[in-house]
This record gives sequence, C-alpha cells and structure tokens, in this order.
Amino acid sequence: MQGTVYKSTGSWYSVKTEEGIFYKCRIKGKFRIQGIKSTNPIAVGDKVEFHLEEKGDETVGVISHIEERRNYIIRKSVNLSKQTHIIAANLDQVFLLVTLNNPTTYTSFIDRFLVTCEAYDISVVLLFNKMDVYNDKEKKEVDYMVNLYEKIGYHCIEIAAKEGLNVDKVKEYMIGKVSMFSGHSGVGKSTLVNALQPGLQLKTAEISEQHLQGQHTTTFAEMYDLSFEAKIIDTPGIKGFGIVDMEKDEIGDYFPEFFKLKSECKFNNCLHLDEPKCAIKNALEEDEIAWSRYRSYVQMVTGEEENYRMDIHKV
Ligand SMILES: Nc1nc2c(ncn2[C@@H]2O[C@H](COP(=O)(O)OP(=O)(O)OP(=O)(O)O)[C@@H](O)[C@H]2O)c(=O)[nH]1
Ligand SMILES: [Mg+2]
Ligand SMILES: [Zn+2]
Repeated sequence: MQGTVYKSTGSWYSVKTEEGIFYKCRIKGKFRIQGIKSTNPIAVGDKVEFHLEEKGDETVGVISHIEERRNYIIRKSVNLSKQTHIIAANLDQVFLLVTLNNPTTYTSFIDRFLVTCEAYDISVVLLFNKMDVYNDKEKKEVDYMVNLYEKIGYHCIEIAAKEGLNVDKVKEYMIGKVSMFSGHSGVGKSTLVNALQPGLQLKTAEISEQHLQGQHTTTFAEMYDLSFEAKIIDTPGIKGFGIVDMEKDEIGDYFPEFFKLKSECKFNNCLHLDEPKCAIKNALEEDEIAWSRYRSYVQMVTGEEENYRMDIHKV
C-alpha cells in the first residue's frame, strides 16, 4: 500500500492513502536513509509504502519503504546536541511567519531560514503577521523589512491572521501546492491555518499560556487538506535555525544579492570578510546591501551563535 505521511509524532505516523483513508503506521528497527543523520527518518510529506499487520485486535501499518524525496527542509537544533531534524518533505513552498514582537523575530533568524530554503531550492514567502497590533513606528519597521526583502526578490505579505487581513492573498499563493508554515512559537501559524479554513479549529494559544504550559501549542507537524485545492503543513514553533552542512564558501551564494555581485570581487574565492576590492563590501558601503544581511552572513560564515540581540533598523 502507498500513502503520504500527514502526521509524525516520532513514534507514530499517520499515513493517508490515495483513497483518502488514514492508517496509523510505525517503522521497525532502525530506518536509515541515504546517510542522512536525523532524529526523524520519516517526515510529514514523505511518500511511503507500508503493509498492514494485525496486533491483537488492532491493525497497524508498518512502513517498509520511503520514496526518494523531491526536496526536504532540514534544520540543526541550536542546543548542544546539534542533531538535525527534517521538518517536512516534498514541499512546493514555505511561508515564514514573522512578528516584530510577541514574539520578536530577528533578521538573523529570517536570514538563516532563507539561506536554508535557497540551499534546498524551496521557494519561500515572508508573511509579516499581527499587523493589527502594531503602532505607526512598528508598521514603518515592517515596511522597512518588506522593502529590504522584496528588493532581494522575496515575496512579502503583511497580514493579520486573527482578523483575516490579506489571508486571501496568502490563499492565492497556495492553490494547487503543498505549503508549510514555519516561524517562532506564537507567531500565529495555527491561527492562520484556521483563518484559511475555519472548520479546522486548530489549537492556538496566547504566549503567556504557552509559558505556563512550558511548551509549544502545536507539538507535531501535521498536514491538512484545504478546501481550495491546497495542502498545508502546520509545524511547531522553532527557536533557532542552525544551518546544516554548508561550506564557508558556499554560504554567500545563498544570499541572492551577494551572489549577483560576487564575480566583481577581486578574488574569485572572496569570502567578503577582509579581502580587498570586495564587491559585496563596496555595495554595503553604498547601502545597496543591507547591514543586517551582511551581519547575518558574517555570523554564519564565522559560526557565531545566532541568538544575540541586534539592532536591525537604521532609523
Ligand atoms: N493580534 C493578533 N494576534 C494574533 C494574530 N495571529 C495570531 N495571533 C495570536 O497569537 C497567539 C499565538 O498564535 P498561534 O496560532 O497559537 O501561534 P503558533 O505560531 O501556531 O504557535 P506554536 O504552535 O506554539 O508554534 C494566539 O493568541 C493568537 O490569537 C494576529 O494577526 N493578530
Ligand atoms: Mg501552532
Ligand atoms: Zn567579496
């Protein structure tokens, strides 16, 4: 039998067949794929083969094979374990939800996320959520970020999931595709799924409630079929986003605005750090490249930890 993984708890997988039937499945023993060292061998979005086994009065599926992935999105946990985790597989696009506060999304996080999407060739749209609560100054900050990222070539939409603002625009991007919502805990991923399809009623929670519980509201990635020919994967919030297995000299290629200029650097192996006649540093001085992007880049190349506060706006 064949199906698509709709939910993964780490020990159980919910697999949907083409006939639309869900089976509870598991894997036997160690299941390793093509040398990927990951905490989860099978992720939401994976296409799998399985067979049914009777266990007492219960029928469970046992996954025996996973189809080669068209793509997947992976991150390194930022805690000490440094394990990698596949968030989802076989995606058409990813939406990164960003909020200025409650919680704060720093550009260093956005940039790491974008670099991973570039490296894995997955298109990404930035959604600036909770526009309903920002004051004028904060709205300007969002506009500044939208300008910054649009100029590089990323689509950005300002939304308010709770009020339905611009949810239609998000819908347009989703039709006919498998998409994923990502971002910190509390940015409104599940709220947005509910806004797209009110009947689903996914659990959402205030950040203060989340802290009381000491955990994220959404605990496992799960895919949903929406009424308008779209599939969405809601994911648990992520704190940090460590990039996986990248050579120093390839990171710059995943900053599109750097990549465009790099042939103009004096040295063809320029890392854009202290080298003379560097086109990227020139563009930075001319304000054609944003300082926040350059700082993110330096952080990644020098292997600094992501989580420090920084001032992202020029004002
Ligand atoms: N004011 C306002 N609040 C919002 C908006 N979108 C979401 N929220 C609120 O933000 C809080 C968190 O929303 P969730 O949808 O649970 O966030 P999440 O990203 O799914 O969080 P995790 O599941 O923990 O990763 C809830 O109290 C929502 O009501 C919005 O557009 N405006
Ligand atoms: Mg959620
Ligand atoms: Zn350079």
